Amino acid sequence: MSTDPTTSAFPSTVADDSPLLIGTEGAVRVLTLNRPQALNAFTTGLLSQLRVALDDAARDTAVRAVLITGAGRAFCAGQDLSDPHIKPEFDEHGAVDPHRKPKAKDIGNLLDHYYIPLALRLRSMPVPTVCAVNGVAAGAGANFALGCDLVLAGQSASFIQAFSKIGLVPDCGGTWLLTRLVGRARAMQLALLGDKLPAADAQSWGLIARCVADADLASEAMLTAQKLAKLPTAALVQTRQALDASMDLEFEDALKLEAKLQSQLGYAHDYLEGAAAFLSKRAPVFKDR
Ligand code: LHQ
Repeated sequence: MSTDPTTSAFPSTVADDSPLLIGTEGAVRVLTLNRPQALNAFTTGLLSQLRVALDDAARDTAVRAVLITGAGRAFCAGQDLSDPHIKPEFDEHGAVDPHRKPKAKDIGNLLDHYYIPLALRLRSMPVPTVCAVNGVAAGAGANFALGCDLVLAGQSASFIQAFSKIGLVPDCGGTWLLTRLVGRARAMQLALLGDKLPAADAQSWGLIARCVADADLASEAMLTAQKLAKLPTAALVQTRQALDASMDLEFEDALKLEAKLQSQLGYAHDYLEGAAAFLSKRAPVFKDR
């Protein structure tokens, strides 16, 4: 992955100074967070562009996988804390005056209007999503990454649940994702202490799929996305939904959900193509989305 803060490892069709770079390689749509001077921290502008770009990828039937990464040395430092929507008032020494009535800044509004729609959009994408975590992923940046289907990270990357350090709770799906990915004990450790978890530990904890050498991250992530793009998209997306749903289901209900999905997929082109290709010893060509 590029270490030059002004460039991305992937091509883009939008201006280099846009906070979100958008490119396409074959059937893979590549989105690169591009505010490297602020470690790609989320502003409302970037959050909006990201959501629109995911909507576009979801609508474009030529897109069969989405790859998300960051430009420069970080993946994303979470919410930009200098954003006027949430920036607290403080004096020239950085001190907050406890006697001064603070202007009402309901940061929950930011979640309602930007983060919740974004997290839902990501988790309901009609194509698989891959995140290439190229450096530190903190706060909502970490949880946005963890919301992707497959998360690869470079060995120098790390994950920080930075929320407790500024008096907040994990958001952007963090409470839901962390407990499911690593269990309550480790979720509590990450969320309460807010310590940096190196990518190699994130892999051994089961927080992410793979930790790879920094120099291999871009190519490995692209290979993974291209591989997913050739697989039966509809079945992959139903698999995501079934795995997510299973956490809240009794065993018998999970079996029934599997049967319902299998029943639907069994009539679809991709199953017929996959089975026919296997039996006639040829490569399948999947097309359902
Ligand atoms: C930043 C940021 C940043 C602005 C680095 N903002 N500038 C949702 C809704 C509503 C409200 C609040 O929150 C949320 C969700 C959240 O995401 S809350 C969590 C917000 N994120 C954080 O608290 C992380 C803050 N950043 C850090 O702790 C460090 O920057 C990390 C550990 C990520 C990286 O440390 P370093 O590698 O030492 O880099 P640095 O701290 O020197 O940062 C480099 C520059 O990036 C620096 O600017 P400067 O002009 O001094 O070079 C930072 O101010 C800027 N930056 N994070 N979140």
